[in-house]
Amino acid sequence: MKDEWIPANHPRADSLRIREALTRFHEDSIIVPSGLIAHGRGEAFDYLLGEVTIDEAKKALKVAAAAFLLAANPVISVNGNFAALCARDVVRLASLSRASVEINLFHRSASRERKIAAHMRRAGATTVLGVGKDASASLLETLSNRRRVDPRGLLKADTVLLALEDGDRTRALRKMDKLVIAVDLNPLSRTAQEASITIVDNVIRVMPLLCEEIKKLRSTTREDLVELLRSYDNRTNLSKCLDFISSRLKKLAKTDEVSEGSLPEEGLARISI
Ligand code: PTJ
Repeated sequence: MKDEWIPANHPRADSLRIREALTRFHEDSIIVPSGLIAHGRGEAFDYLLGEVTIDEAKKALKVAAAAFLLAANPVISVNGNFAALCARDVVRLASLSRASVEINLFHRSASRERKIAAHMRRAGATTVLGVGKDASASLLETLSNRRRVDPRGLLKADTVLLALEDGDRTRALRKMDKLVIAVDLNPLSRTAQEASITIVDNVIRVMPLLCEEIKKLRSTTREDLVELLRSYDNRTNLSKCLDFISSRLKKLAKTDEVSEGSLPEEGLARISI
């Protein structure tokens, strides 16, 4: 194993192992160089949150689960980083919610699409949309090859889950009247700001929680699920995330108690290293 050099008692061992795994995914071209940069950006925001799922994220997660249960055509949009970090949980969520899985890349190439699709199949996916000529439809107002989507998936989707996504495509999906659930550690990113429901949390922590929440809400009536969505305001939730970060930093600055959390072991075990 390439990460044998990481001492088990290193305070950031989990984080170092994830980096090593992502480096290997980069060597296999599943992740692009800017995907590694995106990961670093995410790590910085995760520090600010204390590397835990905050109450605002739990609230958004519950509303996202309700949206999945109400959806007629849910789609999980998978890019290189999402596939590398969460392939097995994407497959689990797809099966729990009868969602399609579509590869949708910012840095699109036929060979990357095939590699990511193969990675998803190894994780248990039976059908992977959006590969090669299957992505024959277009998203409105999105540039060149970044606009291509599968007519069976993202084009006809009413609800889309995405993570580590670019703001333009999030906006294009919203303009096409889709309910967009975004997982993004940065509450200020354009994707976080444009989405219908933003879960400000690490996608590694979010995916197992989202699966559990869907299971919990399964017996809830349609009316109650609709009410959950109706009473949710993404702008308010994002403001509360910023409030959380700012209060946490103020508290840490006063007490000098800079604590470092860690990613849960079980989340880590899910990454197909
Ligand atoms: O695989 P491709 O070709 O589709 O490319 C994907 C990348 C990630 C390169 C592309 O979408 C990109 O450049 O993303 P950005 O614009 O860097 O946005 C990534 C966002 O995800 C940032 O706001 C990060 O803070 C956030 N982020 C990073 N890691 C995580 C995360 N959010 C949730 N969980 C994470 N683990």
